Formats: sequence, structure tokens, C-alpha cells
Amino acid sequence: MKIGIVGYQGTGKTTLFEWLSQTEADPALAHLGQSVTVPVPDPRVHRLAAIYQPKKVTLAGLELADTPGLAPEQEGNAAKLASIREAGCLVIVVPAFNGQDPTTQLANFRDDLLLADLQIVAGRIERVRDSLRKPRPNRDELAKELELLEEIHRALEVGTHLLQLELTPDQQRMLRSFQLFNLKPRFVVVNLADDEPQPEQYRSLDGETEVEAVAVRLQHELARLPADERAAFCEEMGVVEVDRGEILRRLVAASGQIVFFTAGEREVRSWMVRQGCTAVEAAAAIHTDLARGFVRAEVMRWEDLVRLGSEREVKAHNLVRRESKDYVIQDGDVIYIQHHS
Ligand SMILES: Nc1nc2c(ncn2[C@@H]2O[C@H](COP(=O)(O)OP(=O)(O)OP(=O)(O)O)[C@@H](O)[C@H]2O)c(=O)[nH]1
Ligand SMILES: [Mg+2]
Repeated sequence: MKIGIVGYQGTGKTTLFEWLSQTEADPALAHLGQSVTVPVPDPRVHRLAAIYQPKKVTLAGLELADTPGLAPEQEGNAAKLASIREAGCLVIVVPAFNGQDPTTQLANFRDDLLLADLQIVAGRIERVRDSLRKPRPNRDELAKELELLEEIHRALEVGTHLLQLELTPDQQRMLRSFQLFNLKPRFVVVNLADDEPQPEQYRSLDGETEVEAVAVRLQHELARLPADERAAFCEEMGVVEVDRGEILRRLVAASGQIVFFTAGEREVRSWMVRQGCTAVEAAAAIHTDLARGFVRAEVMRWEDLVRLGSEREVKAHNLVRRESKDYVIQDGDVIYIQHHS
């Protein structure tokens, strides 16, 4: 799943992208945007590796996409936003440095997202109405879609984030192809000044559930220093190093994904799947053959492994569950797929 880093120009998106991914953005691609898959650090993987002593440890990756900034108060933002329609989650960066007000910026950006979605929904409503004027075999289906679109249109007009609407799976399916921004989970990063005296005031923002306030430029600089110079830098600047791994893990959760593990002597590995993923879908994420020949999943909890120290002990305590295809994978499950080839 792609995570789109979005916001107005100069808010610190590329700095955030570089800090979280520990890569350098290519300036030649700044006007188009660029993406990179970042391994998500997970202390649980290292606990499991200590038990299995595998030859290889592999971390699941999260795809981060840096995007060109929108110009405030400018027509045409809807078109610019088109490139991030496919993102599964939005990270909205708003600045609180140089006297800028993150609350106002966020409100404006939310309006831009609403307008972009309204254009799409209004366009589709018109086309569906046109179609309904002619005799058609799929009238009922279209009428249902029209009713839903009109409800969505009303909700957008009053500024409702559509995730609050509790749509049925059928309705979600009808809307999927429009890739509406207001149906995507979002995460707000308030980019603080290096010397912000009261960062606490930005830890929550009106109407947003996931907010992180962090001095992105400072943290980026800090992370680029050699390890032995960081402590001195922190002391001198009076800052605390922010764990970028924790932010990545919060992004995983905020984007509606969970992490499961596979573990053996050859490899200990974390995998990312969407919440609600079944055992056979998890098997498919590992390898299509595993899904095709799926017999059952053996499931342990990573906590049990760490507490008891070995797979053998977990088995001895009867803590290995045998689950079928439809079992819903939980964050922190360690799974082994039994299959015939
Ligand atoms: N004071 C301060 N300046 C910052 C901070 N983060 C970024 N900047 C500065 O803001 C400018 C823009 O940073 P970028 O990361 O390039 O911003 P952007 O959002 O990618 O910009 P566009 O891609 O042009 O939209 C740079 O000069 C940064 O040094 C911060 O936390 N504090
Ligand atoms: Mg940029």
C-alpha cells in the first residue's frame, strides 16, 4: 500500500520523506514526486530472531511517496492531486515553523481534498443521470449508485470525512474506482520549528485522530549524524531523538494494515497485510503456491514465543492453534502455512 505524503509547498514533505526513508530524494523528480519502499523496523522481529537464530532477517516494507506541493489559493489543485489518487493513506504535512498556523493550513488543505472529490462525484452523478434517461438493462444498479453518490455529495458539501459514514461493503465496492481522498485514512504531521517552546499544543488538531508533532528538519539532521555525535548534538540543542521506526509503525496502523510474522531457521520475516486479511490471503501474500495448496495455518503469538523461549515450548503448552482458510490474521501472529504442493 502506498502512503502519499501531501501538503502545500514548502511544508517539509521532502524532508519528512528523506528522514523516514533514510534516502535522498532526487531533486530532478521533485515536480513529479517519487516513492521508495522503506523497511519498517519492528522490535518484535529482533526478539523472534534471537530465538530462531535465522540466516536472514527481512522486514516488511512500506511504500512512501513524496509528492509536489500544492500552491495555496490556486485553481488546479484538484488536477495536481490526481497523482496520489492511488495512495491507500495520506500523510498531510502542515507547518508550524516561521509563524505559520498549522490549523488554518490543515483546514484549507482539507477543503482542497473535498473540492477534488466533489468534482469527481458531481461528474459521475451527471453521467449516471444521463444513462438513466435511456432504457438500460442495469437500471437498478445505476439507481442504487446514484442514490449513494448523492449521499456522498451531501456529506462532502458539509465537510464530512467519508470514513465516518459507515458504508456497507457493497457501497464501498461501488465507490472504490473513484479513489476518493475523503475515503482514505489520514495521518497529520505538524512540522515544528527547531526551537518550538510548546510542542504540546500541536499534539492534537481539530477533527483529526492521528497527529504527530515533530521538528522534521532537526530530526532529519540528527539522524544523519554519526551515532557517536548524536548524544552531544541532543544535549547542545536540548532535543530528544524521535524514533522514526515508531512513526512508521503508526503509519502502518493508521493505514489499516497489520503485521504478521513467519519464523524459521532460514528466515525470520515480517509481513504487512490489510486489517481483516484471512489466513489464505496471508498465504497468498507469501507465495501464490501456498494459497493454492493451502491446508491449514498453524498460528502462534509472538508474545508466547518470547515468553517461553522456543517453538518447542509453545507447542508443549498447547499454544499453537490450527486455523482454516477464513481465520482472520491478527497483528503479531506468527504463522506457518501447511500446504500440499
Ligand atoms: N524552520 C524549519 N524549516 C523547515 C522545517 N522543515 C523543512 N523546513 C524548510 O522548509 C523548506 C522546504 O522543505 P521541503 O522538505 O523541501 O518542503 P516540501 O514540502 O517538500 O516542499 P515542496 O516540495 O516544494 O512542496 C526547506 O528550506 C527546509 O529546510 C522545519 O521543521 N523547520
Ligand atoms: Mg518537496
